[in-house]
Amino acid sequence: MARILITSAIPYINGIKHLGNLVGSQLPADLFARFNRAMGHEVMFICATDEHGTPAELAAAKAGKPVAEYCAEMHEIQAEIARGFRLSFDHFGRSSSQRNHKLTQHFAGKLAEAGLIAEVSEKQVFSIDDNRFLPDRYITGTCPNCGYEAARGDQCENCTKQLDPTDLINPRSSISGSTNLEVRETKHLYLKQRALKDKLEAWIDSKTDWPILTTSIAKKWLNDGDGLQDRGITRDLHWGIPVKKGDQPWPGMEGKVFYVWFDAPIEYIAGTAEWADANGLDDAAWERWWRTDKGASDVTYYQFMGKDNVPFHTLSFPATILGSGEPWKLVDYLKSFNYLNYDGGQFSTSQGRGVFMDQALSILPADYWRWWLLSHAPESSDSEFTWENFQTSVNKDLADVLGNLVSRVTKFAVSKFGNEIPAGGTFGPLETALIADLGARIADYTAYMKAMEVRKAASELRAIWVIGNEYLQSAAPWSVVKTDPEQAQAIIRLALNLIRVYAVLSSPFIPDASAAMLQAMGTKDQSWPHDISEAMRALPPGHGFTVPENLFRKITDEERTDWQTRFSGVRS
Ligand code: B3M
Ligand code: ZN
Repeated sequence: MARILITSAIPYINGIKHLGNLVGSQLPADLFARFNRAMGHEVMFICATDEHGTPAELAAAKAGKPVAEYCAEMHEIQAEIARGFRLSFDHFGRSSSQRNHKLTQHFAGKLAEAGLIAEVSEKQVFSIDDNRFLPDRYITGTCPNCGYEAARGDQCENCTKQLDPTDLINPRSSISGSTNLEVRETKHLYLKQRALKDKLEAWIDSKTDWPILTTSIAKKWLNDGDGLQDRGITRDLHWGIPVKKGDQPWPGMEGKVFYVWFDAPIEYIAGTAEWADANGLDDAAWERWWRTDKGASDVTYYQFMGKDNVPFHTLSFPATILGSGEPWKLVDYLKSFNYLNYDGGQFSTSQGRGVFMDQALSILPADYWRWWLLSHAPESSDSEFTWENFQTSVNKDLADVLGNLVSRVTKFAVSKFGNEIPAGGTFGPLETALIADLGARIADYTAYMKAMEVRKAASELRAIWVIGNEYLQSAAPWSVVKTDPEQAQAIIRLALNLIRVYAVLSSPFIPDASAAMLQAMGTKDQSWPHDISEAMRALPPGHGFTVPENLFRKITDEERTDWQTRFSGVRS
């Protein structure tokens, strides 16, 4: 039994995430967590909400709520939706937790002790009417290069020129529109990442089994242009983790907070501590996942995220960990994803374009979405959600292939032989061939799952469902029963066992349907079919079963066009 630590990138707090966000981190992480539990491994699966930073403050202001209250409410909403999608986190934490405050301050203190923090005075734009410093991208003005009037302080969207806010002509606050701005001197902490470059490079070079997408992004940031930059880890904001050196005050940094990207990944660790707290366990219980001096040296740690988050996880967060000089666990394998597009364009949170997690669940249950999203995961390239494709996959894979097999077999069995697994006949050549074929395919499927090859695993699973249907087609128990009822009993005995095996194999993808299938088969036996011949005899003659409710319904053409129109515009 191995020990597997899994974290998903933690979703930002300022709104409900869309399906592109879901498939890029939380959902494949859940697939992997469920698979590893099914393998009998000890799994710790952590996610959280990412709650600090300017966007959270602004979203709270827009909602007319204090930011702490806003975050608490949004956390509950995201947690509820995560349950709706059956995301099986061991804990869904909050980056604003006291655990994260303490750990973030702890890391900053250790980095300072190691001489890796510089205090830098810099000039920044302060908005007098907003009573706050403005991050570069919250300043708007006319581009000195092309004359575009809505250029942002960090970059002109029109001509792509990188800008400093002080370059802008007629600068104004994007928050209030106020032009009452001045440049003020302020002090910030910088993490000296350059000093860690060699260590980081050696560590990344040692990860020879990482996906190209992950290492190419890491290498690019490590070596491009001026190479790795020292990074500001504090901000002049009200909401966030107060800057402290461990539990000591940090002279000159009063009233400032850590930068959201400094504390967010530390929440992976803090979230595990929150898990221990929530379960009445001591510190040793979470430290054995994270401290290699306290039991974590036999843990394998996997991270899941979209490609835009890779630099923070291959450079910044490892810099924090390595720089601390303490024996914290570093990631062993980083699985990153490309983008999912939506119906000829992009999903966009700011523009409300696409299908959002709550909307998805309001029209169909989780399994339908889980299946489509995972079987079309944007692994080797970006992929696209279209309603036509969604309808086809659901109707074919789930309704015609899997759902239909379960309903045909159980209904026929009950009508001919009653509610118990029939005892007659023996397995013949067709059954032997099916079992051999299944054995080979299950081995491939298991290997893909282990390797986090999500799409390949999904297509292998689909193939496993298909060969069951093909077997039934050729074995044809509905005709055989007329001439050789004993043989028909053997076919049905095998087919009912196949349903249990399908339930077990499918459970990481479609956990609700899988639970319904197991329940109908009257069993709690979820053991993985490592030995397929044995697995096909797990439910013995005389074992009771029932006909489950229809597992999957088809999506009609009217629904498809209706949804297509409903979700074509901008979310209000
Ligand atoms: N919250 C990015 C996002 O929501 C960010 C991930 C943090 S992982 C530590 O897209
Ligand atoms: Zn410009």
